[in-house]
Amino acid sequence: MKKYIVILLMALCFSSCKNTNKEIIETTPKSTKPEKQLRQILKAKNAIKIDGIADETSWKNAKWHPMDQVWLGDSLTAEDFSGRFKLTWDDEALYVLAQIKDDTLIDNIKDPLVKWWDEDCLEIFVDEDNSGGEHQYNHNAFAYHIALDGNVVDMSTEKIGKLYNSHIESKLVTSDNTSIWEVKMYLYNDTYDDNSKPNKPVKLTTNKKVGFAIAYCDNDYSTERENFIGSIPVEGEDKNRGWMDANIFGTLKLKD
Ligand SMILES: [Ca+2]
Ligand SMILES: [Ca+2]
Ligand SMILES: [Ca+2]
Ligand SMILES: [Ca+2]
Repeated sequence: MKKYIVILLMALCFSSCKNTNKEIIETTPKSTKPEKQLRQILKAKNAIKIDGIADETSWKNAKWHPMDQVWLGDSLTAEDFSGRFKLTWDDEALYVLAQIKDDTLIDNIKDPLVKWWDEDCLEIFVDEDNSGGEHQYNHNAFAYHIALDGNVVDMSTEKIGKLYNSHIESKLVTSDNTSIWEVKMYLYNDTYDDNSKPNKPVKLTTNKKVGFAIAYCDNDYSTERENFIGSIPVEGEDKNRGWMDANIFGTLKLKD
């Protein structure tokens, strides 16, 4: 009798352990990213013309979001830097309108692949499937640096800087100390291959979630950027993590 009870207990345990494992597998989400700064982004009703002029109705209807988190450098004055941005999307692309007030614009290094982060540039972080995770030398996510001359640079899988000008169309219009950056950005998923052509951008759909952050590298007078100002708080001592860690990004939800 005792023997049968032991066998019965073992059978019960085996079945319940199996179920527990199954549950764990089924409920483990693909994303390891902590959900934060979830923003609903409205779809553009008309075409966005990339001309640095925000006269489209979609821009008028979109909300401003602040770029006010100092990731690198000392605290800022309003004259030195202030920034804000709007977002919209359509089937083809994500659109960013950034308004940056910067007292001095610096573009001294002529080669776009040399120290591209140390001159004034707009940096847009995007994780097409909102997976989060490491992306330093892979395309799980991108960190596009848009230079004042429009060149777009990110780290490639070869561990060197590479131009990704076909991913982003942008126009910069500056008047006094205020620059308007109008940006059209195609989204590529993590199968993007630096050595194969062509890679196809992803078609965007309602309710899709996209990992996103934006920042500005501000240099006014030195050989290195003096400040790096982002759109999202980053915990811990080292706040300059967006270029390799997609877990710090916020989340956009695409809405009609
Ligand atoms: Ca426009
Ligand atoms: Ca400045
Ligand atoms: Ca990803
Ligand atoms: Ca500057």
